[in-house]
Amino acid sequence: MRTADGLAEYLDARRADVEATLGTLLPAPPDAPDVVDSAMRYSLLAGGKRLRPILCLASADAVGGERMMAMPAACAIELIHTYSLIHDDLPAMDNDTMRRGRPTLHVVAGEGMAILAGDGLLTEAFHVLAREPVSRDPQVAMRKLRVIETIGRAAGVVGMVGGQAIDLASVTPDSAGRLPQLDATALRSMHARKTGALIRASAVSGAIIGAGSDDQIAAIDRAAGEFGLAFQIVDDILDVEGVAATLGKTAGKDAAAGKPTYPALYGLDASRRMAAECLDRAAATLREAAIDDDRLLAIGKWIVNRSN
Ligand code: GRG
Repeated sequence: MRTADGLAEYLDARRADVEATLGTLLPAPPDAPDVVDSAMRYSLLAGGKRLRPILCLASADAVGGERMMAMPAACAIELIHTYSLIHDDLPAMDNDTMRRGRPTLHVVAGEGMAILAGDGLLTEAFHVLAREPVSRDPQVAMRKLRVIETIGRAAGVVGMVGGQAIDLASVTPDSAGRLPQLDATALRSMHARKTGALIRASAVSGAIIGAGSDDQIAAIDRAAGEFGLAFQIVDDILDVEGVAATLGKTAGKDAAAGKPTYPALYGLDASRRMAAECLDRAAATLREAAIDDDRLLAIGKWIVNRSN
């Protein structure tokens, strides 16, 4: 069994691998115009926690795969995640002025450039996925296609964009000035799409490119679904508790906007209990699939709790 010992060292090492690779995957000037290149890098290289790429690499490790083969997928997901944050922060969406501890991109570069930087990051992510890892092995080509399909589905209307659309609609009054109400089931579905889908795709992509078996991939998918749900519940708790430093964004906004949140629906204590139950289910799922890897579970817990 691989244990969770040395988790902090593992996280630091994987984060350093990701940081060293991220910037190299984007086209550089003069191929990319300076103005959009610097906007993309402002947000991308602003020191996010890199939860999703680390999860992707850890999943490749958990199925005994070659970790560096998963690096392009890990970084492509971070490009997509960064695009989503840039667009989410725009005045037309969440209208936030702080992200990753610094002013949001539209504040420093203007709305138009922020939209284009997001578009650029999303598009370059699929450029990376199609290009790398470079291999003549038809098995690798098949796995790359499966990863493109997985990430495309998670980032698109079935996943993140769809979840964001439901979220936006939930705070947009109809012609009679009424807000659509999300019940607990609808709330869960919105979060499964908006934040859960990309977290799941991160873990699944690592398992696919790491040549995991279908059973291993399915178990990792289910466990990551639990990580994603717990992540969102904790996000809502942090928003209520006003922990802006941990969130890296303005706290208290969701509650102020009247957005449905877990603490609003269930209360803080029950929300904390629900997050813990998600982690218990993830552990059981990995155990049942004989993915005897405490590290993957420890990384799931780290993702949920955002702590080192
Ligand atoms: C604009 C299509 C589109 C989608 C936006 C992800 C998202 C959908 C919106 C972000 C809103 C938000 C703050 C959701 C809560 C969970 C979340 C994604 C937090 C930020 O992720 P972290 O904690 O951030 O991984 P860092 O900066 O560490 O990468």
